[in-house]
Amino acid sequence: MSELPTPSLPQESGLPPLDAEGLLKLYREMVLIRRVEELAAKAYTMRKILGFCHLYIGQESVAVGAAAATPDDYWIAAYREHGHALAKGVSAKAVMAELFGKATGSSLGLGGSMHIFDKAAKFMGGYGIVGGHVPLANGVGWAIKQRNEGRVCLCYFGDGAAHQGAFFEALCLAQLWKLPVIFICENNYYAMGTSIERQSYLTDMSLRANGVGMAREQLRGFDVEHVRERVGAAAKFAREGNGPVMLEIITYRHRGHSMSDPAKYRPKGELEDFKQNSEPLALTKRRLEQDFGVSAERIAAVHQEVEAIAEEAWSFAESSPDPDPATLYDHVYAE
Ligand SMILES: Cc1ncc(C[n+]2csc(CCOP(=O)(O)OP(=O)(O)O)c2C)c(N)n1
Ligand SMILES: [Mg+2]
Repeated sequence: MSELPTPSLPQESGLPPLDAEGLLKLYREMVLIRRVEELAAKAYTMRKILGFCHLYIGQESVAVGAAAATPDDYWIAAYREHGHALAKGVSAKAVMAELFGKATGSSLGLGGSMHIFDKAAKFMGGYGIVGGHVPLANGVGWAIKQRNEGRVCLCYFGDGAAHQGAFFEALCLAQLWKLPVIFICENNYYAMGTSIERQSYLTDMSLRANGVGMAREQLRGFDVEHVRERVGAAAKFAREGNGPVMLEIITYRHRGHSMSDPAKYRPKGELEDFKQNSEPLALTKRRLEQDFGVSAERIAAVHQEVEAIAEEAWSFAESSPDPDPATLYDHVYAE
C-alpha cells in the first residue's frame, strides 16, 4: 500500500479583483447582516423572538466573502446561520419573520432562528445539532456529482464541531468519493464558553484533513476580499473534479454564544483588541476610503439604505400572522 499525496489548492482563484463598486456591495451586505442581527438582539430582549438566538456579529466577512465566490452554489450551515442565509440571498424580511416565528418566514415560522431554509437561494438550512449537518453536505455533494451540475456545496461549522464523530465520518467519505464539498470550519475561538486552547491539542482545525488526504488551508477571515479569493480557489479546485477541501477560517464572535451568555470567560482586553484591529466592517470601510477613494457620503448612504431594509424587515415580521397551528406537523417528511 502506498500513501496517496495530499493535493494542494491553486495559488489563485481566477476571480477578477474587486473594484470600488464590487467591494462596496460586499460592505453593504456585511452592514446588512450586522444591522439585522442588532435588531434581532433588541427584539429578543423584548421577547418578540423566543427560543435560541446565536448571533454572527464579528464574523460577517466570512459568509459575505464566500458568497461572492460561490453565488450559484449550495450552502449548508449550523445554528449561527442568520448571516449565512442573508449573504446567500435569503431576504431580510424572510429571515426576520422566521426569527419572529411568523408564517411569512423562510421556513414558514416552523423552524425559528436555527432552521432558516431557502431552496430558491440554494441555502440548504441551518441545523441545531453540533456537527450533525456535516454529513448532509456530502448528500448535497453527491447530488451535484450525479446531476453533473458543476457546482460545489459549502458546509459551515464551528471549531467545537470539528471534534464530532459525524464530522470525521463525513470527511472520510467526501474524500473517498471526491465530492465537491468545501468544509469551512469557522474558528471563532470558542465553543460555548470553552476556548480553542482548552478544547483542542491542535488549534488549526484544517489539519484534520490530513488524516484523509484532503486538500486543506488555514486562513484569517477578517478581510472580506481575502476570504473571497481563498474560497474562490477552493471552489475552483472542487469544481474541476479534484475532490473536497477543508478550510479553517479564523474569525471572532463579538457577542456571547447565544443571547443568554454574557461571555464573561474571555480574557480581559481580548474583545476590545479584536474590535480595534480585526473588525471586518471597519477594515473594509478603511480600504474603501483609503485605497478606492470612496467618499464618506457614499458610505453613509449605504448605511442609510441598509437601515431602511432592516427596519422594514422588523415591521414586516411584527405585522405578519402566526403560523396556523394545523400546519405544525407539515414539512417534517417530504411529500
Ligand atoms: C451534539 C450536540 N452537543 C452539544 C450541543 C450544545 N451546543 C450547542 S452549540 C455548542 C458549541 C459549538 O461550538 P462551535 O462548533 O465552535 O460553534 P460556534 O457556536 O462557535 O459557532 C454546543 C456544545 C449541541 N447543540 N449538539
Ligand atoms: Mg466556535
